[in-house]
Amino acid sequence: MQNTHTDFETQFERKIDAEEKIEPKDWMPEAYRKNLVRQISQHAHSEVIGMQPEGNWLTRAPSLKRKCILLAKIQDEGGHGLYLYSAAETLGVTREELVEALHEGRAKYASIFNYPAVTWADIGAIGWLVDGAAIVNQISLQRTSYGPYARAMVRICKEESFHQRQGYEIMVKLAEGNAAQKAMAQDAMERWWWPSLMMFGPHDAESAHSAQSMLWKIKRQSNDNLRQKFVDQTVPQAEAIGLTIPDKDLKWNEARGHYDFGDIDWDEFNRVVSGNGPCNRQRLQHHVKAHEDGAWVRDAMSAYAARQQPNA
Ligand code: BYC
Repeated sequence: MQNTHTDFETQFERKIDAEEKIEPKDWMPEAYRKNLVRQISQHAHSEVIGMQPEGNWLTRAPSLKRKCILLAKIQDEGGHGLYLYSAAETLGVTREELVEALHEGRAKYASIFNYPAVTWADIGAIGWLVDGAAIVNQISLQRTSYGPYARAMVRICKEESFHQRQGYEIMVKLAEGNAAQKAMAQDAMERWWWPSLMMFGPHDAESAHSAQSMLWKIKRQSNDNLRQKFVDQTVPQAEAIGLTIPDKDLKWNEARGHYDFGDIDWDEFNRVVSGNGPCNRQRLQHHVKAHEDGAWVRDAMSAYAARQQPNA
């Protein structure tokens, strides 16, 4: 007897309820597949576009050791992009289609990477705050319902926690340094704090995809819960190195057992997400150029693969 559509749907729901992973060959609702392609590909684009602000400091890292560490970190980000593109490809899309959507502005990437890295302290702030925010989100995504995405997250989280520590260590050293170094660290903290909070996306009530993504267990925690977690873990880290978080409303709330914090500038968030942040055009143009410059490598690989086919 053949399975009906309803049987497939029941099996899918049973797996989701039982915390079993959905795998590429399993039946899944078309909207689940599309939502995953959207989120995973945007996650991949973020990893790859995120290489640019840090890449800007490779030739100016203050020592050979710092340069080696930064180079390794940026290569890790490229690797994260590749695991994630591969996870998206298991859902029946091609890498070409995904990159085209990015270039045509149909796919987003994290707003944070549209801000410039103007001093060395920004490299510390990116590792500490941006990777720190990314891990809080990605730890919860290790339990996402789609198997290939969940498994990619496990490895990415291990690498990301090293990234966060290297960023914090840069900030520790600057904060212990002379007055100019400490001021540089404070300035970076002031510029990266609010954009880092924006990484978690709109408030839950404004989040277009959250309700459905939580039901399907693609997302395991809400945007606001994750943002609160990040604030709660980061405030003591800033205090420990004598940096001030630029938020006059930031205050421990004994009753809630969490920090209260000020309002996010959602106009700025919307501006950056819709393509009008400080570096949006530059980031995309750079990606398009790198992609065009790499066309000969892809052509050579395709020609080689074609020659390996029997009867070619
Ligand atoms: N920036 O309904 P919502 C890294 C969009 S990189 C831009 O809440 P969702 C690193 C959202 O896409 C790691 N767009 O969406 C690399 C949606 O638009 P569409 C980055 C944003 O998906 C190098 C609309 O707003 N991490 O660690 O349920 C160096 C409505 O939002 C943003 C990830 O990518 C934003 N901040 O939840 C250093 C995590 N926020 O698609 C470090 C994976 C929202 O309808 N992604 N939008 O056009 C996620 O966890 C979720 O997609 C989000 C948003 C929590 C970001």
